[in-house]
Amino acid sequence: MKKVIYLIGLLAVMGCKGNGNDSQSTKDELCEAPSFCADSAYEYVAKQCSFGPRVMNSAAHDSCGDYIANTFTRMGAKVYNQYADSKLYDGTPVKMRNIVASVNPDADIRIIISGHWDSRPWADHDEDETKYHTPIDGANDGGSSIGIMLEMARILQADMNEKGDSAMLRRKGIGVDFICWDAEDCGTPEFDANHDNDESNASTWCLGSQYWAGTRHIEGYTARYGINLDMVGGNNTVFYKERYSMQYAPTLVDKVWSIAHSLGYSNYFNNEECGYITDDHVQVNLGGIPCIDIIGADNEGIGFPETWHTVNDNIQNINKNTLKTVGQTMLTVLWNE
Ligand code: AHN
Ligand code: ZN
Repeated sequence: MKKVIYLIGLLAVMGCKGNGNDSQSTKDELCEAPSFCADSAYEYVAKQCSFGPRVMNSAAHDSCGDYIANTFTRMGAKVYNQYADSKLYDGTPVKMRNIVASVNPDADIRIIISGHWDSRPWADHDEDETKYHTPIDGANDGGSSIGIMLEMARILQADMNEKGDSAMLRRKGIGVDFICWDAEDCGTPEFDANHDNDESNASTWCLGSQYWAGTRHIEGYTARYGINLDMVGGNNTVFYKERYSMQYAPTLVDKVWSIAHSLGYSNYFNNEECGYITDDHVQVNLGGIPCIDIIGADNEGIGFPETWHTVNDNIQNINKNTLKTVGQTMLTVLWNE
């Protein structure tokens, strides 16, 4: 008898609460996540930009790193800092800081949501040659990912504080690790002779995640899977199924895309595949954790967003609808884990 009651109790607890709209059959199978606030995420992006370009070895970089770490801490996350030394493509020594913010740190099941927080030291893709050596704000390229992650952490804090069934993370025994990579965007600039040498070029990107793949923030750390976000706040954005993600974690790609489609975001999440993109998710995969990349492409041009590696990658070109699309999709993925 006790066993029966226990089973019924378990079913009730495992059930999906707050799945409001019975009439929409596509949504019926999904647990409804809390609403992601794009205004709030936008403010986090603007705040990062207000420090100036987040280029390694600069005061703006260091202050913004503190801001990111402190904001996650204020939201109740446990923050780990990984400081390391590395070298740019030309041998320049740089100080890096990966920031890992753990929500529900004691839970056994870990999910990584990541993105880079540094910004590119050069606008080497700008149409104006005289801007090639100007560091960029990286509102979209870097800032948007962290903006979404901070807003997710704000929502998860409320979830952790709620009692009983509504506390999704606690109820399911899931912990989320928001990993903010440093030194992603310092790959060989286009004005350098080595840029077209694919092999030597590839290793100059993603220095923070390269370091983490070898040395975790906690010894022996692993996760169920990871989702890396990159350029997730621009105009005219579309997300193609990236080739490394399809190679390492195809079921996760399909799951995320199908959730996005159920939420009505099929204009953003395109089922076609794009090419192989060197990004931080590759390092997570090489470290043995399946990880996909949600990386913005330009809906109107071909390839990366129009503002990519130009001085126009600033707060004026951040689109709240794109932030909402990705943020809401990420929350819904977690709520349906
Ligand atoms: C390369 O261009 C090799 N990778 C793109 C990764 C990236 C740069 N994401 C944002 N900025
Ligand atoms: Zn970039």
